[in-house]
Amino acid sequence: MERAFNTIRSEEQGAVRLLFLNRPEALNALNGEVFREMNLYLDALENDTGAGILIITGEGKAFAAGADIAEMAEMDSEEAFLFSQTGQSLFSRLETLPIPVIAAVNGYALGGGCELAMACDIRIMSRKARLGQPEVNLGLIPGFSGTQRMSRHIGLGNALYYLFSARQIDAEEALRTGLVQQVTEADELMDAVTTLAEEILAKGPQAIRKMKAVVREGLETGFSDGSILESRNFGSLFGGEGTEGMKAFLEKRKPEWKPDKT
Ligand code: DAK
Repeated sequence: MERAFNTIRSEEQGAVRLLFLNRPEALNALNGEVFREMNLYLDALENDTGAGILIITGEGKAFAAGADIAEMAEMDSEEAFLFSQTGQSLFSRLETLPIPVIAAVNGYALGGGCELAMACDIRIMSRKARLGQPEVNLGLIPGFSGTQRMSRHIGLGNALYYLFSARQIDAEEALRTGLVQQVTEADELMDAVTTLAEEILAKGPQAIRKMKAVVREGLETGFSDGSILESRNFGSLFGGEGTEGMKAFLEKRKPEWKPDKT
């Protein structure tokens, strides 16, 4: 997995994969090169059988302060449409990645940065960080599916409140509205995220992967189809990982999970 990138960097800790946005001089603003390199990173990650969880965070004082305004200012309508599509498909890849993805929101996550965090499965934020969608300040609307994801995370009224006003969302509001799942002191963020990652990694790996797929696909297909999907995936764990987990409980021992290669 180790390779040289200009705008991102990666680390490995056991089955944990860490992806750092790495343009601190521009507060990790998302440009075409960041998207290209993140896609290359995900190409490799999809073939990385040792990966169990992905953590995304930012170098320096920002998670990502948005799409790169300097780059966008030069775009015409067609180029902006394509940029939007590139960002949307990259962020969707995080949702279809078989392993869980956690955003460790270390600082500003504005505009495209907030959209990236919202595409992750779980968000943990530093008390110092701020989220928000300030696009209307620039006469824009979000372009990486933020208009769609925000209302799914925090409901229509909350989403329109923040999207219309461009107000920044502090840790207390983010937690209250459900935009993030946990808040930590700034210097405790990575420990908290790693602790959660290790907890998840101790569970049945196939159950975790199936859980992500069923929950996410169910949101797209609706309750009935999602419930059928749930039954199929529930059933598929019997005779394998689920049976081992239940036997281990009854035999008062730790389950022996097989490495998941799916
Ligand atoms: N793009 C480019 N550079 C940025 C940037 C950004 N989003 N945010 C910050 N920077 C750069 C600054 O220009 C500055 O560069 P130098 O002047 O040092 O060269 C450096 O990062 C440090 O920033 P500041 O000096 O401003 O730092 P402060 O701590 O004073 O302020 C801040 C931090 C986050 C409050 C401030 O930087 C800020 O307001 N940044 C802009 C935040 C923002 O408006 N974000 C939303 C961007 S718009 C679409 C596709 C996508 C989108 C929309 C449509 N389609 C294709 C349709 C998405 C749009 C966005 O994300």
